[in-house]
Amino acid sequence: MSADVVARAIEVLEANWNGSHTLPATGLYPHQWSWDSAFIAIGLRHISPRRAAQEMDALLAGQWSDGRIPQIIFDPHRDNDYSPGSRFWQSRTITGSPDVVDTAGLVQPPNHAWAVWKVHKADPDESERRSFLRRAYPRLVAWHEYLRTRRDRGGHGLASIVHPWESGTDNSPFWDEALARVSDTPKHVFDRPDLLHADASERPSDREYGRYFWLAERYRDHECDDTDDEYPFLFEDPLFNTLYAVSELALARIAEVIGGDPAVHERRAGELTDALAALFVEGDVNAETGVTIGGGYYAAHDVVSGARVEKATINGILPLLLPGIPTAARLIDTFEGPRFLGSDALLPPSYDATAADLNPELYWRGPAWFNMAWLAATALASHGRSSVADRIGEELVRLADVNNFPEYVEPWKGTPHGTQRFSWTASLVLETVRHDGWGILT
Ligand code: 2M8
Repeated sequence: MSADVVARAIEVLEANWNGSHTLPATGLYPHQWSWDSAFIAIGLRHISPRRAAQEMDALLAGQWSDGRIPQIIFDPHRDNDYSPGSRFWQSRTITGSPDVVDTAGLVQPPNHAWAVWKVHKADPDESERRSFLRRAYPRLVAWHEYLRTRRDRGGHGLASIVHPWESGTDNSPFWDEALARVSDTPKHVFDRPDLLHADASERPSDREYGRYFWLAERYRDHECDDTDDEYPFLFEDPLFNTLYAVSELALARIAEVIGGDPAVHERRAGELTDALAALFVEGDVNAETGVTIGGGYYAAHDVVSGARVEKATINGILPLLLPGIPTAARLIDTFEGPRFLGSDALLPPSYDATAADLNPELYWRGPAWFNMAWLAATALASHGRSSVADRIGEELVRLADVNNFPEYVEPWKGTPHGTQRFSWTASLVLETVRHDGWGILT
């Protein structure tokens, strides 16, 4: 690790800071993204707890009256630079949206309470002076209530996503079969400003974009109200629900500090952990020898077709973040085996290294992402695999440093892809270098 990697990571975050929040990347992603801001705040807390709190405050200011925290809060000055933008969503015409900012109607994975707790821990006195937890807590509770009530579309006690963009892992192989049922011809004539900043071979195709827009249009035209009975894309994703449960554990800690009831949140985390059991896929059995290979992983559940999508993705390993997960040993087995780290990857691939359709350079269909590497290291350390976690941490910092903080890398060669000077890569470098052990709620 070169000595001034910390200085360079700070410089990326300074350059991407726009006065109230941090852009994921100034060219490709010119607005405020929901789960990015949480990952960014987690690293930013080491250089400025106050700015990290501001990052979360800015995001929470975009909350809808039904509790949802939107996927994107748009910067009106950059409206032509990203698609779909505020002119597509027209959020202020939809009941319950905030009237001070334009937002998307979709959401992203709920890592926010977790980030708020970590920001508080960086400087509890400063947090207390600004009533940071007291202000954030009711909003975070409303967000989780939205997920519990409006998004349990399958009735299994898990939150459903309604669009691949809500997973954060947009073109993961998880969604392929369900997306094939969706029209690729939206009414909206869309452009692709993203292709000015990243190679087309590293971004979703136009056909995939057609389907993304068609789904977003359908959701928007139904007032984003989650009551469309014929809506064609609903998924229970293991990572989304894992982050939801970790955030419930964080809410329990927050409740303790502000004099609330931690038990209600601990119970909820337990319920989510229990409900995830329905997604677990036992290790594959070799047909000839009858021997189990790999310890198992979590699938995604296609709520519309009723099918479990049994593909080993990094999303399906990360329930390992949950302290009470009963499958920990088997997840570690899979993760350290040939599908992920045991493939001699420098950082864990986002998709099964043994899969025929793995693409190590294409967005979420194989490349290694820095947020996933950080989540995996945190999860492994919490289950006693600290030396593996430390190895991942060292590679995370090294590959970010030599590649100018890329969005993602080819897992075996370590070559950069997507955009560079990417904020969550920089912030998670800071977190990895500065943290005091890999503790989940520290
Ligand atoms: C990517 O997603 C956006 C849509 O939200 C896109 O491809 O245009 C994903 O990697 C997502 O996880 C991330 O939050 C976003 C901004 O960094 O970019």
